Amino acid sequence: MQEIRVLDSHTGGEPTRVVLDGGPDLGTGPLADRVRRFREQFDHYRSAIVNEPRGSDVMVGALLVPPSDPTCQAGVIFFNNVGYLGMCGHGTMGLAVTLAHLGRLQPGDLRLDTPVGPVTATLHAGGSVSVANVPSYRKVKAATIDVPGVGRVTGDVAWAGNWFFLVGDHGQALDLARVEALTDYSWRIRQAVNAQGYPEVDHVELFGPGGVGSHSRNFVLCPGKAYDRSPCGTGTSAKLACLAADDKLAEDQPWIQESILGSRFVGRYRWIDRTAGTIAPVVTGTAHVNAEATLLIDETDPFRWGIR
Ligand code: PYC
Repeated sequence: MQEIRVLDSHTGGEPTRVVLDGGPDLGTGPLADRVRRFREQFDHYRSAIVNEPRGSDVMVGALLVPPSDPTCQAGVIFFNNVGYLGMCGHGTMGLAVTLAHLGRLQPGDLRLDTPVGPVTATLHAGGSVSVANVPSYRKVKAATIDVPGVGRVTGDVAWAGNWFFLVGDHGQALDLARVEALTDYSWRIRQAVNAQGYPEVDHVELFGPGGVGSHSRNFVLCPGKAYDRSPCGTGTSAKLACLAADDKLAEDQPWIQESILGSRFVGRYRWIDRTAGTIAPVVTGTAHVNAEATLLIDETDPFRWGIR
């Protein structure tokens, strides 16, 4: 049987499955080219690793690859139940604690090549991880969309390694007990946003008041209709870009973002180009390893490559 060795972790409740051995050989070249090769020639590996019956809709996979950028020590391609992510903040934290668990990473910096550019994971002595994400910016302020079955919804479009539509004024209670209703609401927004001028957006993020000690709670709907159990590292970066553009958060000030579960990230930013509205976000959180496994690909199993 073919074997794929993985190590699982979760970051604020959101799982990451790092492929240690047995993944596809994507060759060399820029990571943007290698992710294309992954999608076109080896997509069955993605499905085998994160989809049922071994995984679930919420699982995010991380394939370690040699870097192409000479300033990086490793490369990583993140993927989920429906495709590939540009970047993944919670997954980068999960990757760092996974490598630390294996004795491959000591406290300090790990520069990682991703399909959307280099990022740095800093493992702190206490075990938390800071992710210096790719340059992030708000593309559109206050786009109003007609959402069938919902009405007019206004939100910002922002880039932070993935594309987000961020909505503050939605009238929804952000409670874990309302996940199904929030998923339906956000999915309608996603479809309308895609149809009405922003086909690139694949994450929808709703914001509401946070609990004691946090600035905000969010609900993030991921591309494959699963909600992010963590506050979403790229989603928090997108929020920082909007706060910076609106002059609502100063450089280096902490923004405590709570997830729908109540798990927290702390975000901070520095301006890269104030006129262009581009920031360098850093998001800090905590991840824990929780399983080691060898996935078996049995030739006689009709679902050996996952349920697709
Ligand atoms: O933490 O950036 C993130 C993320 C993206 C999708 C799920 N988590």
